[in-house]
Amino acid sequence: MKTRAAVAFEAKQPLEIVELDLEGPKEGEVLVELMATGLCHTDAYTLSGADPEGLFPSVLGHEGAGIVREVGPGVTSVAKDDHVIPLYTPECRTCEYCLNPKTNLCQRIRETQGKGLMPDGTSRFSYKGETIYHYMGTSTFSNFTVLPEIAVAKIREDAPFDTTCYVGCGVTTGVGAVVNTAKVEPGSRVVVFGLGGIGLNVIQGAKMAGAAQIVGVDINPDREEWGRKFGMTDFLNPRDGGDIVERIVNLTGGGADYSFECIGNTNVMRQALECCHKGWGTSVIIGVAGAGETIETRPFQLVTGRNWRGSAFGGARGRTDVPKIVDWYMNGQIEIDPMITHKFSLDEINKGFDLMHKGESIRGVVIY
Ligand code: NAD
Ligand code: DAO
Ligand code: ZN
Repeated sequence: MKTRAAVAFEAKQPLEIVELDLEGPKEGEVLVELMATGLCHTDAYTLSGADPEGLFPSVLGHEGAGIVREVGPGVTSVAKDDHVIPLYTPECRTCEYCLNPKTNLCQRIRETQGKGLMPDGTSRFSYKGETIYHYMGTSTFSNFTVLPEIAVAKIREDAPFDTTCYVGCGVTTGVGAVVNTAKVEPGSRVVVFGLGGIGLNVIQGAKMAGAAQIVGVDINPDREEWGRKFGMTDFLNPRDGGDIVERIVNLTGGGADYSFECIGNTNVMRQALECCHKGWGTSVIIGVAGAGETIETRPFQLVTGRNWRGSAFGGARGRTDVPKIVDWYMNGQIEIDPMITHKFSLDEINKGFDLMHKGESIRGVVIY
């Protein structure tokens, strides 16, 4: 079949909207018609050429929502007409990783996914006879995409696509880091570095978890108003002067019980660790740093009881947890609508990336 898609033919070049050939689903795969997709910084990072694993030409996009239109042989967990969210972190429920409650990093299709291919080692997308690679196993910048059934989460049918697509990455990453990775307890003092599409979701996750204090830290003063909308109690701008770690320790009465780095800046990662409370504070790295960068601290920070952790996709097991997060949204326990600041057609997708780079959008969404 044919599908319209925004293709990344080369790094650093705008996406091109073209009609691709798409092969139907093979064994264990499903064909999904995307209804909406969010634009995330990770797509921009890969398009910039800075991602060492970035492959071109490819169909980017990993934050979608849509409807199953066809299922391949052997598919049992979803059916035609099911509403689904594609998962860049799949959940096979049988691999060594899925069977270990300490991780959400299913490895069932990791190798081929990292090579931009489906589990059988081939791509379903092509253009004028040439292979176009998949991206993060999802490729949601295409009206239709093919996914392994272990990489789709079935969601309730009354959830709107244009907001629920955000659960495919940003919402789950932020809220999940609080509830699954850190397991923030009621009464905790929480510090969030970077109040973008991820950090704001950490804030609302911390509020939902019953945190007593939620301190937001950002160099953009406009983000104070955004943070307060979702439950932030205090705001600090590092550019206002003084040592930011000392300011946080004073403001929290001894340090954070939990801190979250939602930027991808290795200097800030150190601040996030060192602002944690002696004896028990835990810092969670969510931000993705540049290729080859490393983090530093004095080991004594860890000897004296601070903990350093990381979180991918909010520690969520997609097929199990994503439908629950959609329920939290539909029940009003978390918000999504105010964070979707811009909506575009597929033809306007490059405009969406321009707004992201200017820091003018929290989340831009393409509606198919
Ligand atoms: P964003 O650009 O929307 O937000 C970043 C925020 O950080 C902005 O508000 C910016 O003003 C602020 N900031 C920048 N430098 C700062 C500094 N030195 N001190 C304080 N604030 C600063 O980005 P986002 O979409 O929220 O993504 C954040 C990070 O999370 C990115 O690195 C992204 O790749 C990563 N990410 C990780 C996962 C995961 O599973 N771990 C998933 C999705 C995204
Ligand atoms: O299992 O090695 C692996 C792959 C894990 C991928 C985790 C991705 C999380 C960070 C990337 C940002 C996603 C938008
Ligand atoms: Zn698995």
